[in-house]
Amino acid sequence: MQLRTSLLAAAAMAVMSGAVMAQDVQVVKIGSVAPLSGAQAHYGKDNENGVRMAVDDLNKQNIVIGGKKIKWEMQSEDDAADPKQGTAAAQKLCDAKVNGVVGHLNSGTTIPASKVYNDCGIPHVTGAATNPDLTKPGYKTTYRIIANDGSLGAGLAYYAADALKLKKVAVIDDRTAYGQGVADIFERTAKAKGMQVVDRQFTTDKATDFMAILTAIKSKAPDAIFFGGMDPQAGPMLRQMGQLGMNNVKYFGGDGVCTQKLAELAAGAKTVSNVVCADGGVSIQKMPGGAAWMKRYEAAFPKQFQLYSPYTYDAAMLLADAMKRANSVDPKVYTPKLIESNYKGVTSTIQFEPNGELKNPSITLSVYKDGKKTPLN
Ligand code: ABU
Repeated sequence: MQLRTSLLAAAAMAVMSGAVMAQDVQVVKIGSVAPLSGAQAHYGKDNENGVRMAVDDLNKQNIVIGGKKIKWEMQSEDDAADPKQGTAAAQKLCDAKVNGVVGHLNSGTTIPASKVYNDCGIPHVTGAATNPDLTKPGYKTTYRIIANDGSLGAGLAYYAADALKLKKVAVIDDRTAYGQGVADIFERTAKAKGMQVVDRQFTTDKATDFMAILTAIKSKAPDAIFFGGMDPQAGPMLRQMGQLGMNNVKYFGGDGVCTQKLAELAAGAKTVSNVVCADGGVSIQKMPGGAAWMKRYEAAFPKQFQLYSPYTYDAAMLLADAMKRANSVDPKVYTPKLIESNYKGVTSTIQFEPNGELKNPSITLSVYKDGKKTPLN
């Protein structure tokens, strides 16, 4: 009889401790926003993969915050690279009360979305949007962990003038916040370096036919074209430059053109070997732990790597790090910890300027050798 009572008591204890354990698990949702549809979906999928990988890694760490075991989840939203859909996605994540957001990818979506996040008090970290205007409002909820277009556009102009000794450049942009902004910075710096800007042309982030603007530029005989825009335009543009016999014209672009997919989108055009592009960090090979990280990424998401996933991985990890240091997953409590970050990520040791910009950003220039992106530095 006594044995039966003890067994019953032990069973009751087990049920009770199970109930306590279940109560002690807290779900933390990390929002991920990027274009998952349309011509830029390959960048967006890569960004989402980085967040998913971080969430999977966090779940393996059995993290306890505020006395509760954390179950990490990703809520992924598609903003289609469209500013209106960007603010709608941001509002959806606010309404879902996610604990933090990684995104967005495009400056044109991230800048208006940053106000939405500020208004609802949820921090967001972008590892891709590079327009310097993003941090100008001084929102305490906005962070960038990549170099901005001030570094990218100017760095390329310096390289064109100082290393390649180019004299005449033409500039094209896609009229987006990113494309226009980085092209303006390149143009301003090129002029300051004594280069002649012989033409400025515009297109859109939907266009694929550039024959008219390239023909106009060809008549001005530039040494190089700078394109402010993304690879769905840069690829066909390079192909059409080949068709117009512009085979000796260098082609500069910021991180938006600096993808693995560029050569494929140019359909094997020889002009790809004229590309010099800049992205806002060190190359994967030089990132602390970059090679090992890339091996794991490739195993999880074969052939999907483009550009920003190491940054979106770090962005998610950075949010988790701030929550751990605050011992709270409440955005009101942990957001002030973000500005104090000193996080050793895959991409770099992440610290912030008071406005949420990355401290000591690097840029890497790359060319394409046999169609493969190859860092110069
Ligand atoms: N940084 C280039 C692509 C994203 C953007 O800033 O629009």
